[in-house]
Amino acid sequence: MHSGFKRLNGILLSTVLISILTSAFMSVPVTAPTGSGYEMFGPRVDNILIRIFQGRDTEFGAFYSGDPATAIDIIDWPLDQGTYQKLRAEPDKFVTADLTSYDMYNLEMQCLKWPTSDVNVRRAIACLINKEKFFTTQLKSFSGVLLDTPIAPEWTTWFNDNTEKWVFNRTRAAEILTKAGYYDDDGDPQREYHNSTGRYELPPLKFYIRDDDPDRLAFGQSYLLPELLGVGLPVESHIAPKTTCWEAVMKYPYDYNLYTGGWGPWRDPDYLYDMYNSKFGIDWYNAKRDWCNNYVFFTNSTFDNWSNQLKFAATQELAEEPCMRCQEILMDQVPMVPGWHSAGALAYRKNYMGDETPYAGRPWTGMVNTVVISGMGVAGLNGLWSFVNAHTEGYERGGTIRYGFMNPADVYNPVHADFYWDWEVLNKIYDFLISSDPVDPAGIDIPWMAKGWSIGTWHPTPTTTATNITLSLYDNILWHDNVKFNAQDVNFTLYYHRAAYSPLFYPYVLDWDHCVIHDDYTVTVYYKVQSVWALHWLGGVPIIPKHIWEKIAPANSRTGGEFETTGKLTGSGPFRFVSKSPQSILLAANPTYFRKLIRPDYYTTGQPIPTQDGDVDADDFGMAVGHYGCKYIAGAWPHPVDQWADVNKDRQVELDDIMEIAVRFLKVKYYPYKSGYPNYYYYP
Ligand SMILES: [Ca+2]
Ligand SMILES: [Ca+2]
Ligand SMILES: [Ca+2]
Repeated sequence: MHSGFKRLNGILLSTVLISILTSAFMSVPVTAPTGSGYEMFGPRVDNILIRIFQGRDTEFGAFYSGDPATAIDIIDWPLDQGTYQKLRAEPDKFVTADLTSYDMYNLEMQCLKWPTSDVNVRRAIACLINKEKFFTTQLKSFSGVLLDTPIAPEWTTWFNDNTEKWVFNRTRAAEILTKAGYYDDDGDPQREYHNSTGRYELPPLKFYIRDDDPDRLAFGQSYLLPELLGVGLPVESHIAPKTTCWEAVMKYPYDYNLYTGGWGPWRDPDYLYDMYNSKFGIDWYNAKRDWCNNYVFFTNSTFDNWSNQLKFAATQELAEEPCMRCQEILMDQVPMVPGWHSAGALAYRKNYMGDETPYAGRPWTGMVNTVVISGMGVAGLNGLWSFVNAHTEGYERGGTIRYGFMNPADVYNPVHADFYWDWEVLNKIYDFLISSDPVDPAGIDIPWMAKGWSIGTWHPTPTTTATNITLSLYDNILWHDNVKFNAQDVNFTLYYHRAAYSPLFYPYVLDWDHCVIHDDYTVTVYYKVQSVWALHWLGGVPIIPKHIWEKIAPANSRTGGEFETTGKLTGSGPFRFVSKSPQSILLAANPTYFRKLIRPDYYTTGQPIPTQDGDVDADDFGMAVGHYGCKYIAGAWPHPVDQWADVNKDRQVELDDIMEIAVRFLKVKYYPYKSGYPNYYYYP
């Protein structure tokens, strides 16, 4: 029953009865709503303090030592085998969990710049990587799985096991080079090139090797570089930090030959199109545009055709053969040599590492080992769900989680950020329409900013069929500046990422056609093409606020974005940007997050506490009013009901609790509450 007047009259009554009734009630534990071991609401911590270290080993050293000056609770990077063994030996201090991430570390070869423009040179180099030795010696058969193609071998639906494997073979490398005209004719150890027009000295291969990750450093410096020199290829090596490498490798004129790349993680195999279709390479080069995905400039019309069929497949079944063909062509033409994907384990500190009372030393709970990613998420313990769910045992909310980064974030811009650490900041500030159950191996899509969707088709022309997706959006989402999110922001986001040539999201929005906005919270998104992947394109784009970005010309959006001009980042996500320095980045829980922790249905007159009757009503309201001002002090509440009347779990019964009840009071759209929580904290 939801009879307003009757319940309103009840408020006065219940406030009088409170002090009499509460002392008789015992607290009954309530199970938090979960998907499969995670909650769809939060955040529970007050802050994320990101600590930036110089490289992986420095970070892991700080994580292991626990020095208060550099203490971190959770790390950003898969463990090396040595650290893993040390952590496993101290189970009272560390918690580890297995990781499988469909990402890729590879050797990238620029296909426009001689001599790597010659497929023979690329094939010879592909024979010079001793992957087996790298796997056993560097990865210690633990922290990675070797790749034969860009698709992980465990990803059995999509992996093609019948491509050229490029087994380590110095003799074959030398033969390929000699046969193609690259041989030494003057007795110095280096090869010269010969063809019908003459004899040419080889320019040194410009080889950029990332020094921040010991595995990538070893891959380039210890395993490949000596082999290149040994086979008689001149090399100009640049062992350098990521920003130096990016300047050379990912910006026009893309003046490099070789680079130790890293990509992913991915959820769907259509990234083969996003990365190697010529649309994202040579077209960008000709336009002198920086930051293209296909910066190896693989340009192959047969590949383009198969990757189109992969990207624009109406069903997963129809995508399978194209995916196999794409891998076959890539491994024949070798614009890059796949190395390994992340595996092994990640870890967090068992107990809270900060010195803040009352959290210091208490065990962390709520960490989620993400298996299925969505949006700009990552797999493993440091997936977004951990930061939203984590809290210390005995305290539903509060505290600061300290997150170690082995590199700084560089680009504070949701349109142009392209890299791991950038998104490990931004994915907590900006939010996504659709998420996925992080632990269900079936990879179930779940509601996030969109509470529901339906996928259909339409006819852009009389002879073509394309995908459309109708979304119904939550109407209780605020941007961080308190402006209400609505369907216009969805339409604007799709337009803007395309107009601004967002390096990361351009492939997701390139084939967007238009939106029809039915009302503030219902929108149909029309694509030019039909694709089984379209829902994840839409769900994977970070939604940006129209009222901020419409003032910024898309062409200026990299250097003149919101942060670059104002120092702010207005998202709608679970955390707000506070500040950054060279050593740290501070994010704070978003107090108006639409999925923040509240449990407003907790009391029914005459029943034990808590009693969730599925409704936020006068009983709940009256009890919060009646206990206004009660606080949790020295480990205790004045009355047993106080912990429930504290709806937002900040350990005091105050105006915010009253307001959380008031805005939901008898609102039919939130019925039924489940275990006291709003129904949108669940999915069916
Ligand atoms: Ca020579
Ligand atoms: Ca109730
Ligand atoms: Ca409260």
